[in-house]
Amino acid sequence: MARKTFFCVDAHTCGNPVRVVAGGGPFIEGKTMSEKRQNFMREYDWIRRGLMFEPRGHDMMSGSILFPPSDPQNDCGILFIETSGCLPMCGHGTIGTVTVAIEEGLVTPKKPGILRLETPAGLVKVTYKQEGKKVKSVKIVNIKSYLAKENITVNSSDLGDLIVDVSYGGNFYAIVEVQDNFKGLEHYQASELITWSRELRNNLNAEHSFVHPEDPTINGLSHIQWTGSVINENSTARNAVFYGDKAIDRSPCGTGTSARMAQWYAKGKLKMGDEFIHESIIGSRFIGRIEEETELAGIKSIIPSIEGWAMVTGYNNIVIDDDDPYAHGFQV
Ligand code: PYC
Repeated sequence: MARKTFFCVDAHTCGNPVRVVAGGGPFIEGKTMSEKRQNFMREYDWIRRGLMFEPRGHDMMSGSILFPPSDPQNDCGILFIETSGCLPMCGHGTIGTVTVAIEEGLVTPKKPGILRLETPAGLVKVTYKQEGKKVKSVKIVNIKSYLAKENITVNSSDLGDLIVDVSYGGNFYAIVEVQDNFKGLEHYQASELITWSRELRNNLNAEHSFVHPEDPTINGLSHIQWTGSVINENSTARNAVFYGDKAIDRSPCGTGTSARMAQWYAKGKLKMGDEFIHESIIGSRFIGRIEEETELAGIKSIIPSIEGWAMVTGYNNIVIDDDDPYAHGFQV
């Protein structure tokens, strides 16, 4: 019998779960986090499945595993694990992981209040504010983000034809704005958004190709971002981001917010210095900003930042036992 135990610190970022594997994670070959991600997906995906899916996790479960940095001037490497797979970058995951890592002493920052994190999508610089032992807020300066495709028509069997933009903020997002065939996320049930998202994602991936211009291991459209009216009048925008097979992000989604800011920037609706307050399906908020105007392989891009908060919810020694028929999780 083989029994493996993982010590996890559970948290949530603005409502969305983050399970940080603090002990029991594997040693993975690879010079960069991108190489480690490929290796993990080939050799250790059972760990992700076991920790994310039922009966140990649930449809929205998301988390991370920490690694020593490959460049000694950085503080650590992060691998994102989720029901959807291993994302190149995850914003709510980074905010939660930083909160856990600092509050629980898993990482000793080289400079107080600052962390340099190696993610599969690239280097992410983080600043955080602490009061006593508690981390009160985390600001991520994300990777280069850009509008990838504009005005694509995609068919939904329930809604009809929809016009969407696809934007990259660490993952590729199809952004569905309010239009004739879509009244805004507040007019529908979450279960309807989930059903429609699966079909849209399949159709978009079947008809188009989405590949990062500098890293072909980042490819495929993984998320659908539904938009709608804000709840708080001082918010800029609201979203409901679909991921995995059944999940709607409870946070405003860090990479989704980055993608939306890149889309607005490309369309002249957001400029350097503007604050972009993004609301989630439950009304929790991230503050976004454009930190830098730049280019990525000749494409006009931005470096966005996202600021949010997270709370630790528990300590969890999770066992994956080979004798368990559901050792590697299931989905219904
Ligand atoms: O915050 O970037 C994010 C994210 C991706 C999927 C769920 N959350």
